[in-house]
Amino acid sequence: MNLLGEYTTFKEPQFQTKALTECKAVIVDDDKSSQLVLAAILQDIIITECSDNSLNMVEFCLESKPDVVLLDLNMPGKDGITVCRELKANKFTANIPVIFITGSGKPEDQDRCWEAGASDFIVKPVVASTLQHRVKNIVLSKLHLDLLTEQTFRDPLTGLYNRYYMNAEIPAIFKHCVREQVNFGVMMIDIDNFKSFNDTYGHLEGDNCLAQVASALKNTLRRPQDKILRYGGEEFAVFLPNTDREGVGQLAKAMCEKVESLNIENSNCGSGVITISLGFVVSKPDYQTSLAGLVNEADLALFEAKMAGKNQGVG
Ligand code: GH3
Ligand code: MG
Ligand code: MG
Ligand code: MG
Repeated sequence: MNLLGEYTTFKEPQFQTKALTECKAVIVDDDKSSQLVLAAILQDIIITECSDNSLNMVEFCLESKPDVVLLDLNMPGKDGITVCRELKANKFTANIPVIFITGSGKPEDQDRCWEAGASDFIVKPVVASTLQHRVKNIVLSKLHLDLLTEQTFRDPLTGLYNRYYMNAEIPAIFKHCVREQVNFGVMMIDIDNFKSFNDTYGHLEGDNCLAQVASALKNTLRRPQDKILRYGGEEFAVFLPNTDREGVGQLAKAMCEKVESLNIENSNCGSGVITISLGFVVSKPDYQTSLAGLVNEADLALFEAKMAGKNQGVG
């Protein structure tokens, strides 16, 4: 038990997500003996996986989720430069560092590797300790960067995405709906009478309640493309691409019911338990539609839900 007693949502800050030995290096080389040499050098410090097929490396990495790619320069099918460019162009593989390992010592080859997005370049024959240390340093840097990214975009109390995430990611999802001419739903959610909950039960219970409500709301969403985030204090925003009015309305109802069924006592309001109010808007956006305008409309609907007596969705 820590200074905060029973309060369990607080987590010690972590500066590394996993140990180096739990990380994975993918070795891509058309020459089996090169693969074996590199894997043998690295086997004590990191998990290794070899591939001699450079053709579908983006798909391979999406599946295998390596923390570093060791890439040969000259391979039949697709050369290392093309593979590296493709990895860097894909948003889900761009953060995997690529180390080129090649027999070519030509300066122009090295230039091409850096331009393609390489993190490092090692000329064969490799020195075992140099390879191990470079891999170790690069993977540790990646882990720190992954952690920083995670901490930048997540709210630590609820584990939900935050406003930075909203600004960075939601506009692209919205634009995709505009291009595809499909619906886009926005919900704004606010916990009812939360100030008095804090006043009665204390801020630690308030935090606990926020985390429980956030988790209940998140669990109501079924599709990975639906995004929920903590918009501010006790307010949440939900973005629902390709969802019709009926679907958003049903979800709104389910969310209100789910939070009420948590049965978190709040003696200050009529229902006796914590509830939420929710405003939503569903639009088939075009190039004139503004995302901020939709958020504002959902916020106005939320205000109406409050005015209409709370514990309900209005849209
Ligand atoms: P309404 O039903 O109209 O929404 O009333 P309300 O009391 O919920 O609204 P108000 O905006 O007045 O109060 C929001 C409260 O949320 C005030 C603030 O102290 C509390 N709050 C915001 N962020 C946090 C947090 O991280 N932890 C805790 N415990 N409380 C928070
Ligand atoms: Mg080769
Ligand atoms: Mg509020
Ligand atoms: Mg409130």
